[in-house]
Amino acid sequence: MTRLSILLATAATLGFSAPLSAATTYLNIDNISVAVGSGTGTGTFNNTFDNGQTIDKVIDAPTATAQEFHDQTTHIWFTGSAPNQGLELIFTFGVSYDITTLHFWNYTGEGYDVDNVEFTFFNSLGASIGSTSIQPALGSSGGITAQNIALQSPLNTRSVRAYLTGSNGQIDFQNIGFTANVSDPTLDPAPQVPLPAGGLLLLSGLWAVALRRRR
Ligand SMILES: [Ca+2]
Ligand SMILES: [Ca+2]
Repeated sequence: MTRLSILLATAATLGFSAPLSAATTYLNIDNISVAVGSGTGTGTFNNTFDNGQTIDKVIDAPTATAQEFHDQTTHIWFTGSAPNQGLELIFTFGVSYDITTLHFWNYTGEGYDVDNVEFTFFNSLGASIGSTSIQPALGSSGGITAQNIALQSPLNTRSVRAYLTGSNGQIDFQNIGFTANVSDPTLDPAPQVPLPAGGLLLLSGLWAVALRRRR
């Protein structure tokens, strides 16, 4: 084994290597963030944020197959002042992904459910790289499980804008998640993969050791 291969093997063992092949990942609160966008229409969030609840309720389902129940700890309810006044959500990823599937936990009745979602995809430079719209089905009654919808994003998607509307202005849903593959970093316009600070220190330390041994 060369010193370089030992270094790379060590880094890989410790989990700091860049992805060499696509890994399928469920994106939720554990690995992405979500915020209410400034493009949100005029309206009211009703009791969505009562008792210190945050917009993280959008991405708190632990798995793509998890059930959610219609309660204040995990659902979102926005009422637009008109049918075209929607809720804008910005999903930010730490690395780039190629999305394959949208998981959408909708409300169970037409009077409040989400009727349309416009998605816009952005790359690591913040440039728009594509868009599409979906019309989610009503949520399942009782425990709400996700509808799985094919949603193929452009390669190297770093953030996603979702604009949710209801035909009567009501926008109530439980959760949004994505299944995605880690993008090929060689195709990324800004391919830096952020390492945790400890990982950077460790890697620089390993290089220093290697260089010292070479002298
Ligand atoms: Ca939720
Ligand atoms: Ca509706």
